[in-house]
Amino acid sequence: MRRQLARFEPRTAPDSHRFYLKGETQERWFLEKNPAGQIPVLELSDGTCIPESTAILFFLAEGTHLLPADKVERTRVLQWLCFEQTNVDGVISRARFRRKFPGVVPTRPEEFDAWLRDGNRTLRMLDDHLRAQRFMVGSSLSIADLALYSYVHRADEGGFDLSPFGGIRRWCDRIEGRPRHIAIEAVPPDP
Ligand SMILES: N[C@@H](CCC(=O)N[C@@H](CS)C(=O)NCC(=O)O)C(=O)O
Repeated sequence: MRRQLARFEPRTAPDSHRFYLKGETQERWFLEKNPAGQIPVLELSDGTCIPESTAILFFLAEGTHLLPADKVERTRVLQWLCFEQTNVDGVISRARFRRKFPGVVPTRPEEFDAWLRDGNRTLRMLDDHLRAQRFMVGSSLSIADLALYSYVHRADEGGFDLSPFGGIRRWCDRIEGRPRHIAIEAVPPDP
């Protein structure tokens, strides 16, 4: 899902980068790229592998407007990237995955209860924040927005109701209204 986001601003993903998003993550060749056996992994032309979506976004955004130069703003971006990994990844994203692909991993109903409770708390916090400002950090788009948008805008597929969260919905509209926005379904061809 993050591939489309990294390419949201195409200049951040030069053609010399190669993305691994599909494949058998437990096979030896893949585990050599990421011992955690997870996608995404970004492999550079010299063979350097960067797993973890947050690290990939950080790498691609370096030197662009998606990562502010100001020390405090940059730290705020990092703060929201950490927030995403703690409160969205493994909560909203997991609820979505388990509902969308119920045959892959058996899930007990109480697991959904916990994800819905924790995920709704996350959505409330984000909504409060986004009612007060246009983007996650300052007044312009950053990788904090990209990281959070990816699963939040599809939270309904995890059983969440986004209708009470006007701040989040308007923020999604702002992101989707940008001229270079690539919808999640419109997977661009590999470079
Ligand atoms: N914290 C990691 C999470 C990555 C993750 O959960 N990847 C999932 C797909 S979205 C995966 O590879 N699952 C396969 C597996 O765990 O075997 C990130 O943000 O990149």
